[in-house]
Amino acid sequence: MREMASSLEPLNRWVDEVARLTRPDRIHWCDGSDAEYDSLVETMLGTGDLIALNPETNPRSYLHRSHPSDVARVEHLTFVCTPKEDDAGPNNHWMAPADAHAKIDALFDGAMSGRTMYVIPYCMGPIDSPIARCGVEITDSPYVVANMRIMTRMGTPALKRIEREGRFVRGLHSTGDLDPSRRFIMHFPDELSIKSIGSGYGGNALLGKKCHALRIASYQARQEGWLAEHMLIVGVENPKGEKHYIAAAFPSACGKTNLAMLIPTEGHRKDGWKIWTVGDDICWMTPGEDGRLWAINPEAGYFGVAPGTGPNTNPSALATLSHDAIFTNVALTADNRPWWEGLGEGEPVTDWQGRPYDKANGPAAHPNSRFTVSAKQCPSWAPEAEEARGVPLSAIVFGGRRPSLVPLVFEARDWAHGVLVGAAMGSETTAAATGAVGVLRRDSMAMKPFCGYNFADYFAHWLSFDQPGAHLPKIFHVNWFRKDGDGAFMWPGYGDNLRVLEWMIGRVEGTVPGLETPIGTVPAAGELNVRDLALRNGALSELLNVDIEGWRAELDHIGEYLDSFGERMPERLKAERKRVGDALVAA
Ligand code: GTP
Ligand code: SPV
Ligand code: MN
Repeated sequence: MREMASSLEPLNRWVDEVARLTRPDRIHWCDGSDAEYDSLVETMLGTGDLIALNPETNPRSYLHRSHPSDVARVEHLTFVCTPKEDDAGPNNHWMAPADAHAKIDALFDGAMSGRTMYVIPYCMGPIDSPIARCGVEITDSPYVVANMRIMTRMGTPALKRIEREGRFVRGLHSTGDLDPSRRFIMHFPDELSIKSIGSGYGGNALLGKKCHALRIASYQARQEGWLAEHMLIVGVENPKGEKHYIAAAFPSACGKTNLAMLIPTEGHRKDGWKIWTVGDDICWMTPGEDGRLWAINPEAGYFGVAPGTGPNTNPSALATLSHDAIFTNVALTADNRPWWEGLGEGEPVTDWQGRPYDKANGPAAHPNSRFTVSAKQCPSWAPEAEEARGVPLSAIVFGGRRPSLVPLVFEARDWAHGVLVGAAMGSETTAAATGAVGVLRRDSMAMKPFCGYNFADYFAHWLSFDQPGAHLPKIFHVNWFRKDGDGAFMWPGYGDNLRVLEWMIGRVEGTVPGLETPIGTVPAAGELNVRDLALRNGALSELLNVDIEGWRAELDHIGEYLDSFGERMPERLKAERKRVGDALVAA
């Protein structure tokens, strides 16, 4: 069956081609309407793809249980298929484009027979923003359609923009048979196309998100002079009513959503501090005519980590989730409410796989269980998120899970040093990707799984923003995850992280001198606002201490890491590493 829904011939031809290959029973062009969403939900309630939650406590909210082997991103099955292997770099898995197409097209052959093929036009970013980019995802998963409706500007307005511009990213997705041996996520940045099969999980299947807005977009951004980053964007309003926008890159499941929705401590609240959430996962940044970096959140919703989201950690997220949310792989209470570890109330009776809860089977909710919800439902949602030109950045923050060595906060001395700090980022792995959890690895700019090209070229691209006339944000590094001898977190984190943001803003405004060290500037004694903060004796000085011996070893590791990229690594970055290394030797 064929339905012509577009005035753009290349789009119609592509949809036709895909239909010939995948042989769906029906084709549905998504308009993004409420009626369409409601009817998809109805269908999925019928097939069991969705389970209705308690309508009194969670109106219009649903649970989806994925296949137990399909719960996270699969980095070993994710490929960047540039014509030359070196252009993908050692940070990516690579396959020659022709081989990749042949391999994955064979899996798409007939993959949609018996199914409906959905054509989803979407826009990443405010629909009238010159910075926004469009794509079309074709999928056979109604769950993907429902999630794309929450996560992107999806439907008729996006299709109109695509018809006008004629240019769009092509994303083809099928859940296939969910057999991990027939699962691949392939990117063809030169062709502006993505092919993904065998997984229904967010990062693998909602192609607007990591595949388009990070892997393809980062590749385009390099060619066009902007940056596509794995960053939250938060607006911090001080008691004078001035707003500073901060973008922060932390690896997957390392605190972006939480920092973006931070609830100020009582002291801060009384003083008049406010937090505005612009984005929680992806940031596109472009230099403006004023030399500043302007940022948009290309997404319209949050696909957030459920475990750890509780009334004391992220009440804003809980409020956001009080209606119209989709939960994936969480547990259920006896009265059919969603439940996860850290929620702080209720008891699980059914685990994420639908079995009666038994703690012998592990956590009730999958450690990477997630929620999907519209950004506008967040109590701290920033109306500026709809601004076509974005918001100007005062600071960029890097950070990761570092149980030792790395101080609570330090500031890079300039842009080039900041690029080194981002490139050198390390973090313990989390449940957001399959594989071992808690293993320290380099995750440059939190983009290891998401940069669509060679990291050496990416670092050079970052360095290239340092130009006469540029008013670049200050760059900081934070670590909320230092542990003491008993394995407990030394820093309370969450709302108390505003204490660190306050110090950064003081640095940006030039009102706080700081203390210079070989690795950067840390808060001098008395500079960090610790009013009403109960820390273990000596914890603060330990959190802010720069361990010279430890950092010498760290700089050696960073040097080995940079060298592993060979000739392409920019000399400027190596020189920056040497400068910091020398300062540590002299210290
Ligand atoms: P992705 O969506 O995977 O990119 O992750 P994210 O960076 O948005 O991570 P998120 O904010 O969802 O946090 C992941 C986990 O880290 C949750 O279990 C949080 O409760 C926990 N977490 C977040 N912020 C802090 C913090 O300041 N301190 C501590 N100890 N844990 C935190
Ligand atoms: C991440 O893993 O960084 C996420 C979730 O934000 S996913 O969209 O699945 O990649
Ligand atoms: Mn992410």
